[in-house]
Amino acid sequence: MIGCAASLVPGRGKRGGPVDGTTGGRHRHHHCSGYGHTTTGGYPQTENLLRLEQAWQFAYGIDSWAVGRLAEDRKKNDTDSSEDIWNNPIAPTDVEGGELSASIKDLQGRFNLNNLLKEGKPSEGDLARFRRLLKQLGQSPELAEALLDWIDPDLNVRYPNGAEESVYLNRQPPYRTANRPLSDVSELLLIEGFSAEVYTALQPHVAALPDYTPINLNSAGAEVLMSLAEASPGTILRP
Ligand SMILES: [Ca+2]
Ligand SMILES: [Ca+2]
Repeated sequence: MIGCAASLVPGRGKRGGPVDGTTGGRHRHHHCSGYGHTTTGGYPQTENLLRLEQAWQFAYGIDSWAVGRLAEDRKKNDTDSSEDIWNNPIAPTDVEGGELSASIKDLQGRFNLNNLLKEGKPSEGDLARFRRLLKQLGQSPELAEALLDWIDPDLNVRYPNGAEESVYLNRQPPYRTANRPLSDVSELLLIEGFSAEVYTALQPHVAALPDYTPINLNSAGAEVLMSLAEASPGTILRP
């Protein structure tokens, strides 16, 4: 499954706000999001709306670009690797409001956090992989249980390191456990133990895909490859 990330850097002589756009879905899913803001101008609400509209237009444009690249690639082969044409990013380009760049990533080169639950049951193999990935990234492997509790449909706390509603209802403001798969990686920030530091370390290596997905060895990074099985550091080298 493919995802697209884009950024609009404000400035370059024109006013503008940041834009992040993502799109996923070579085979099944298509998702796009964007936002914009400004701190200048006498009519901030109107201007914010204009910026938001502009952000969406950029996001849609990037979406179309990504779909076109993937359609073109599909005519050439049925596999995904860094050699494919979709791996060529949009070089930084001046647009109204700033400078736009975009690239397409194979999200199956990342660990799918929703794999912790397979057909409604904990996937022990994926739990072990996620614990190894956390360890590989210098984080506590125990965080895996809190994530599993967040996405599993029950309210039973996994001991010793799980967390269900008793934890989140005591927060200010209180909120409930999702009890469903993550819809976005940023949802991690709601989960017990997943601090901003943990999130920053994990984010480049994980995805939140709706279906159970295997890792694409052609595009996985060294950290993800090393999490696949118990191995001594250095036994798996980047291509
Ligand atoms: Ca749960
Ligand atoms: Ca649970």
